[in-house]
Amino acid sequence: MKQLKYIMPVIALFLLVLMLGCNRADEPTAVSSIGYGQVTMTPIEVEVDIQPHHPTSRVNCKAKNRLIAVGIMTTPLFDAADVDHATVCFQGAYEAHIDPETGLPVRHLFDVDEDGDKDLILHFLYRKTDLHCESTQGCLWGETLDDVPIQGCDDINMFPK
Ligand SMILES: [Ca+2]
Ligand SMILES: [Ca+2]
Repeated sequence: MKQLKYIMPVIALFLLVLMLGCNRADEPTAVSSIGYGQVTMTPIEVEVDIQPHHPTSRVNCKAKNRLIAVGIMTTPLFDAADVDHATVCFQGAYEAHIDPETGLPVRHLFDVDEDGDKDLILHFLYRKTDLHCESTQGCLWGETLDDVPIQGCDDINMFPK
């Protein structure tokens, strides 16, 4: 029974991946170093803030070409600068800003909530996500630069209903 405690979050994440259709086949996996079928790491729960500039996380669900800003917040327990932004998948989408010279996703690290520490801000094209007008929550997952899996969700306030 003890094992179940560790396996359940991984199964939940796996189902989430299936549900959201994020293709992570090309991403480094968290379950690799020890062997197939072995659970090595449980994702770190990170604090996520959808539309961090808006107190109510409002998203216009009719504006398909809009970007949704999503913050991974630095807390006393977690430094958002540890996150590999290129791995972060939000509801099926990846960072929308690509550096034209390198072809790599742009990294935005600044203090979005003005509490003195730098947060990681990502931008996702609404139409690349699977969100819709009835969505009430947005979730992301990814990895730290040390390949530790992270995940987190925030309420989302779609308008018009
Ligand atoms: Ca903070
Ligand atoms: Ca901050």
